[in-house]
Amino acid sequence: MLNLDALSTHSLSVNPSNKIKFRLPFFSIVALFSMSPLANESNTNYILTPSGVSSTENPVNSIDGVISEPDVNSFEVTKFGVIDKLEKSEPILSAFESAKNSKKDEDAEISSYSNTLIEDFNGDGCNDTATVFSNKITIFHPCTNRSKDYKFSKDIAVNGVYDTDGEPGVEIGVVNAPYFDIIDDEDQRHSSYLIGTDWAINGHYDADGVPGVEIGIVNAPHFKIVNDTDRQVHSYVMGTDWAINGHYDADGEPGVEIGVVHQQHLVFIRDRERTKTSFYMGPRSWFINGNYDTDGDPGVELGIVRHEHFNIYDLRDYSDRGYRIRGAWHIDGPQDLDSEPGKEIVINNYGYSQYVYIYDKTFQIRYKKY
Ligand SMILES: [Ca+2]
Ligand SMILES: [Ca+2]
Ligand SMILES: [Ca+2]
Ligand SMILES: [Ca+2]
Repeated sequence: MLNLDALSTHSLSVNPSNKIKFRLPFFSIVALFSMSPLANESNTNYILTPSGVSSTENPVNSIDGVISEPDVNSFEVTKFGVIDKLEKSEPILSAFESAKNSKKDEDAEISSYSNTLIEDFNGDGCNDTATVFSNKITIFHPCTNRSKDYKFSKDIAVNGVYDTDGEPGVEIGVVNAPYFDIIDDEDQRHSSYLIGTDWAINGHYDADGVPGVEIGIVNAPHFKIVNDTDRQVHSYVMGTDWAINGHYDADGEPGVEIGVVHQQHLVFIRDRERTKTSFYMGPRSWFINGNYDTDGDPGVELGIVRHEHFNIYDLRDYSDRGYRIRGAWHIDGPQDLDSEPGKEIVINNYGYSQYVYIYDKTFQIRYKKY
């Protein structure tokens, strides 16, 4: 067990004037972990950056939290902790109903490819059999002894079977490039959502908090979300050089957010509100350690390693909390040390022969020598 009495405690400093700015040369991630301990610079071990105040090393920080950096590479200059309204909403309502399946496909040749799915597609409580051909899906309903064909003008591939509309029965997600199609057998609905060229499915998850999963699609320079509940494709402009970190509930509101690493920004796509929120990370190397609840409030925080700091990014509160750690260190991981909601971050600060414990719930950092 951890002996708290043996730990030294540095409490929080909320004075923005205590912000520490770094003028050190660029450190690579490798260097970050092999650095020898630096001379003592400050007793402030904790930097609180309240909502809207930037703690980055960017020399051009304005006073009210808006980063007035030059527009580099034309990607969006985002405001720290401020919601960017979805600037290019591209709701594409292209739900071609089953009438689109014209008769001319009636005699289309069916290739030898076929695949069988057994699920309750029409929501009547009986399992049905869907036979997937290269350009047709036939669903047979044994309880009514009826079949229904859903036809396509060219070859398709089934992405998966999941509930997209929150109503009884599972839908079939179909890649029908340049469309993503959804077959809703309960309503005998065949909806086609125009995505475009060169895209890849990221996954299916509930992003808007409304029953039914959405389909996340990478279609650079956009991230798109097929929302079969409102029959729209939500399109978020991401620009160049970005990667999806994952999907998790970060704001404590229903639905997952999509965490995206975008150049010098950490971006959360919040499809529930059709917005994205960006945190400016600065020009130095940084990487995401993981997502976990550190403060006991709803939603996960993102633990991020930065130069001489372990930062916790909290979308729910629009804040980040930076804990200074000098010398060489290794993150052991999140652990619950105090049996209170929220996990503590345990760091082996071997450069100083000590463990560092971050109690983010109370904004404290504690040390234990070994
Ligand atoms: Ca359904
Ligand atoms: Ca949903
Ligand atoms: Ca959420
Ligand atoms: Ca939390």
